[in-house]
Amino acid sequence: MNRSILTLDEFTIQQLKRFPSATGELSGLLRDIGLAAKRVNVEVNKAGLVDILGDTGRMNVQGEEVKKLDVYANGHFTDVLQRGISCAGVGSEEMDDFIAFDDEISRQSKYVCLIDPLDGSSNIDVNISIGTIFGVYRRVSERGTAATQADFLQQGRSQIAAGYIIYGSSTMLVYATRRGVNGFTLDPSIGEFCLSHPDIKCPAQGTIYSVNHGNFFEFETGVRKYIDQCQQKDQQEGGPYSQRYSGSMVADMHRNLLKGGIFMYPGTAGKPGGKLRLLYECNPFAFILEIAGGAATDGKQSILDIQPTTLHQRTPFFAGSREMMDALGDCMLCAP
Ligand code: AHM
Ligand code: MG
Repeated sequence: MNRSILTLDEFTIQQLKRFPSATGELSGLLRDIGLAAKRVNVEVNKAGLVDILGDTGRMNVQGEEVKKLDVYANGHFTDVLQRGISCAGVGSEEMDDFIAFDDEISRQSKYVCLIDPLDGSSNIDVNISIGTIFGVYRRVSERGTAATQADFLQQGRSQIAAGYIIYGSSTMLVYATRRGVNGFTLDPSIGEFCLSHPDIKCPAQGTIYSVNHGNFFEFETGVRKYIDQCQQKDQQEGGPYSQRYSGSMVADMHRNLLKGGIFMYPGTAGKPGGKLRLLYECNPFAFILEIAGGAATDGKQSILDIQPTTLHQRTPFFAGSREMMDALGDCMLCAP
């Protein structure tokens, strides 16, 4: 191994050393997430081989109950966070309600975590990249007590860290704190996430737009106007822009973060709130994008300024390169 490459653990410890007042709890939590991700990665890689895609409750050939991969991932991330010393509770896209861990160490913990354990899981059986998305908040309830709903219903701007894992052609963990966004690629030969993409910045302008075009005629006028603009850009402006949409948010956001681009999941006439969940999907990506120099809105305000009222609320979501987001904003302002 090239010893100049930092592992995730080494990187978080190095960050910690720069801030002597830091307790190391966030570093511990990120290491826990990295550990869970490695185990989930093993199962994701085996998905085509083993009978893990069946419905929950089915028996496999060993007579064991088969768990869907998203149920497995949910259980796994939750267990690892509970066993750690940094997390007082978890809210998950897979669970109706949040869990407040009730052991003494967890009650003393500083943070809570909101997680989408396996986003885009409908893509597993066709071998398209999928991902885990997470956001970390400092709890507002008193340490020593159980975490409460108020800990989980904080504005995205209060996130202390947010990140995602992409199970793709290689597996990567990308996370942001207020100090920056860094990406780590899993080196399978040593089983460690290694710093491969330090200090990620989202290019101010890109040439990719990602949206489910099938819903075009259900989008509001401003969004349709912007999509028309993307298609009508001339060559000098880098146009026409390329449409890239995999139906797996982590894959689409990851590409656009690195290359520049815009991702849109607008509301439709039938579903004005769109599809994506504010707490588990939109807030973490909005935080990452803003720290990387991009932007994320619901079409009217920054995603990070929305005060959540329920755990599973949905929101229209637009995120990407700063100049593309400005152009979208102009279209939405001018449209009737
Ligand atoms: P999920 O949380 O049920 O996996 O759904 C979220 C996924 C996103 O990854 C993706 O961007 C979106 O759903 C795609 O939805 P659609 O098929 O409506 O375009
Ligand atoms: Mg999801």
